[in-house]
Amino acid sequence: MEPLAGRTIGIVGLARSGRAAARLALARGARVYASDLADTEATRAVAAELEALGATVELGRHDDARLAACDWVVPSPGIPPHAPVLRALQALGRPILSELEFAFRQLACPVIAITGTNGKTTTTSWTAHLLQGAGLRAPACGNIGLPLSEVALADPAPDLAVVEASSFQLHWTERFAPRWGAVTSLAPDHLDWHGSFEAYVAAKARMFANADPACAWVLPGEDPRARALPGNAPGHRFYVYLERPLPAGEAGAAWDGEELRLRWADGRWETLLPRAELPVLGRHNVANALMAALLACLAGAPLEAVRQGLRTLAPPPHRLQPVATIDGVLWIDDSKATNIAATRVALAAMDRPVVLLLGGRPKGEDFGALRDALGSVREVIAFGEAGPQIATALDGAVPVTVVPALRAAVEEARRRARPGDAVLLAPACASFDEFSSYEERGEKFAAWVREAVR
Ligand code: UMA
Repeated sequence: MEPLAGRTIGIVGLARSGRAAARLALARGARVYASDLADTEATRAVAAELEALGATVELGRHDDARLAACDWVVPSPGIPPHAPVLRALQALGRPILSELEFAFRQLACPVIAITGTNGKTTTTSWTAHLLQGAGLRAPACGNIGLPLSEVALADPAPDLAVVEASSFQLHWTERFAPRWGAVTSLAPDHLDWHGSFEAYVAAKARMFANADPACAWVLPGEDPRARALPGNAPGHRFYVYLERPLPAGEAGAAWDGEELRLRWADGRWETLLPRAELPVLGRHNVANALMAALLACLAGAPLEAVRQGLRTLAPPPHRLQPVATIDGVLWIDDSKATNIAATRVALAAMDRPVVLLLGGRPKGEDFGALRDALGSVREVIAFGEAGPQIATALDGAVPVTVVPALRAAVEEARRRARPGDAVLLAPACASFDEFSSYEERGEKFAAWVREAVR
C-alpha cells in the first residue's frame, strides 16, 4: 500500500467516484482539495460530508492552480481527458490517476478485473455471485456502481475484489495489476471520450500493462479483436467458445449445444451443467456465464459451488429485462444497451417482431451500422438528441418515427405495437440528454409502460 499521510490529493468531480476517493484519501491521512463544476443539491451534500471530515471543497469551479499543486489528481471517470481542467494539468505534466488506480494502490486484497465493451457488468455480477456462493467475501465493484475506493475502505478487507473496469477508469492507470482478468467483447464505444477507436482499445489494454506469469486471462475465443487485447502480456490464457468446440491446445470453456464444459491446461475436461439448467436468456449470456465460471474457478471457488451458483444466476437490471406483457405485447428494458454493438446483441436475442426504441445522446457512432441487424424489426421509434440522426441513417431500411423524448416514444410504441410483438428499449445511445444514468432511463421506461395498466 502506498502511504498517503502528508500528501495532498486533488479530487475532480464529486459524484460516486469522487466522494469515495476523497473519503479514502482522508481516512489514510492525506489532505484533500476537492471540486465539482456542478453546484447542486447532490454535490452540496457531498461537499458538507467531506468538509466535516477535513477536506477543502469548492463547487461551481475548478481551481487549476490549486489542483496543479496537488501530489496526485484523481478525476471522476465521466470527465474526459479533453475537459479544460484535465487539459491544464496535462499541459503542466502533473500526475493524474484514475479513481481505479488510486484505490488499487490502497487495496489489501487481490483483484479480478473484467473489461470489454458489452457483457462486463453481467460477467462481473455473476463472477461475484459464484465466488460469494463459495463462501468468499468478493464484492462486485468498479464501473458496476460501488467505487473501488469504498472496497479499499472496508475493514476487514474482503478476500477478493471483482472489478468491472471501464475504459475511462483504465485510461489513467499506471500500476493497476489484476491477478485474474477477462475481456468480454470489443467494439466501438465512447468515441466522444477517447477520440478514436484506437485510443479506446489502448485504454482497455492497460489492464495487462503490469501482468506477470502467474496471471490468468479469460478471453472470447471467437472475437479476434478481444482475444488479441492482451498482446504479449505474460499470463495463462483461457478461451470461451460458443459456435465451435475448443481448438486442440487451448484451455477454456465451451458450450457443445447441450452442456457447458471446461477444459484445463492439462487437457482435463469438467462438465459444469446442461444449458437447460442455466436460467438466462440469449447466447451472449451463455458466454458471460462461462467467463464467470472460469474466473471463479481460477480464483479458488470449488467446482461444485460454481455449478450451484450457475443454477441461480439472474440478469442484472436493465439488461434484456422483461417489464410487462400488456395486451399481448412484451415490453423489454435493455436501457444498458448504450452502444450499437449492445443493441445488435439485444436484437439477436429476439424471437418475435420488434418495435425498437432507439435514441438519447449519440456517442459518435454511425447508426447505419444497425441496418443489417434489423431483420426482426417492424419499425423504429427514434427519440431524444439522436432522433433525426437515426432517421437519416436508417432511411429506407425500416420505417422510422421521430419523437422528442422517451416518454413520447413509449406512447408512440403503444399505438403501433400489435399483439405478439416485443417493444424493445435498446437505445444505442447514452441517456444523459434526458436522464442522469441508464438506470434512471430504464426505471422511467418501466414506470411509463406500467402506467397503461393502472
Ligand atoms: N464534473 C466536473 N468537471 C467536469 C466534468 C464533470 O466536476 O469538467 C463532475 C460532474 O458534475 C459530476 C462528476 O464530475 O458530478 C462526474 O462524475 P461521473 O460521471 O464519473 O459519475 P460517478 O457517479 O463517479 O460514476 C462513475 C462512473 N461513471 C462514468 O464512467 C460516466 C459509473 O459508471 C460508475 O458506476 C461509478 O463511477 C462508480 O465506479 C457508469 C457509466 O456510465 C455506470 N459507465 C460507463 C459505461 O458503463 O458505459 C463507462
